[in-house]
Amino acid sequence: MKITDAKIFVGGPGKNYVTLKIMTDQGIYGLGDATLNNRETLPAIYLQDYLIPNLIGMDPRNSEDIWQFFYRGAYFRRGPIAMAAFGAIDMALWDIKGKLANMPLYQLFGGKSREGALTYAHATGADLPDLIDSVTRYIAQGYKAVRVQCGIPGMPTASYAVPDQKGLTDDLITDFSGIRPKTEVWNTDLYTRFMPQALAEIRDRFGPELKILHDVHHRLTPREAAQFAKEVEPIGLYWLEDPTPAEDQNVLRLIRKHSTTPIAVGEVFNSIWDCNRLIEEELFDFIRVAVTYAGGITHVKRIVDLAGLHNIRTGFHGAPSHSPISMAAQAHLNAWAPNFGIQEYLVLGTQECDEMFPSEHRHEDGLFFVSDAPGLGVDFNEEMAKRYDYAPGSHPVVRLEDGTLWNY
Ligand code: GCO
Ligand code: MG
Repeated sequence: MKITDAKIFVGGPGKNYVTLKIMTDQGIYGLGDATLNNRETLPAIYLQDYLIPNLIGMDPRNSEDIWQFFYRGAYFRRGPIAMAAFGAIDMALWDIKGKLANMPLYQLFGGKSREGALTYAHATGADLPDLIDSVTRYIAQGYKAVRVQCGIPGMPTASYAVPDQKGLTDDLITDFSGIRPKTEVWNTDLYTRFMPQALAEIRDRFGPELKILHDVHHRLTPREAAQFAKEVEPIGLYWLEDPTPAEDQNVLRLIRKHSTTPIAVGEVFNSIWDCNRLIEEELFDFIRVAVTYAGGITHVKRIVDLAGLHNIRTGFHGAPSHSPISMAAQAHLNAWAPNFGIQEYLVLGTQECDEMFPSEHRHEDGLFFVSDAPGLGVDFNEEMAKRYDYAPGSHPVVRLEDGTLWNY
């Protein structure tokens, strides 16, 4: 069996999805997602100029050897761009494997460990009453877990994932008006004074059953993060995410020393080498990697297995920039993983998105039910994809009130 061709499409309804389609001499094709939010053209070029010319002629069944060929063969290895490109190829090869076996991917991993996989939604509010409305709406839709983010009184601008007006809930992260970022202004004192109270209020209102998550989005220093994690301990968060930037990994030791609040990290990690030491030392509780920029199913499965040895559960990244293809790949891992925790899930399901990526995957009552179709169980409407153009976008940048650049 041979790979005969591969094509890349960049674009989609309101998003710049990077979709890879690998064709074979047996008529079977596989799909992969290489979307790297706000840097979408880069994995596309890596695929087009370097990987696809090598891929043609290879046997698609040898997904492990092909992964090793691109990874070890790159010399300048790792990094989100390369790993997103390898990841898309890997997803597509697993898709082909599943179609050849006539089995859904979760069967090839070892079958289902559960029916519905727990998901969490993004509740957000310009202020606390607005956030309470947002949580109420998600609970009414059946969600059992919500991530809560809230506007901070006195903060000069809205901060990460928070609207500047009440009632807005769309993707609040990417600004598609161009590549020059907007600026958010940040004040840590205001945040650390207000947020523990807001989280306590959400707990009081919605009771002990609701799983409450919160994303600090890399904004605190190590000491501040340790204090914050300790202070919110009585609230019983499901997790506290990315309390500090990921580069200084020693920080997690300090946080652990001071608090038992569960910690989630890893959405910016792109290989097992970014987290093996943290996992072995059991310094966090949920691993947030994504099949998209952590090298696809082959590599993420390796991380999940290592994490499982150390009581760390999965909580894969599922921001709106993931296409239904990588969400499907994660759904199969979620159905199988013995150490599954939760999946971040934002309904992508605009009618156009469903038309572009038809599937039988189902989200109901806050749970994700994986499709039984062979392979990834998601298809791709190529003709429709051609209608969308790439629209450059940007994440905001963050500055402190004196102008110092801070972590987004
Ligand atoms: C999350 C993430 C995202 C990132 C985004 C960057 O927890 O979902 O923090 O919101 O900011 O994926 O592109
Ligand atoms: Mg996050």
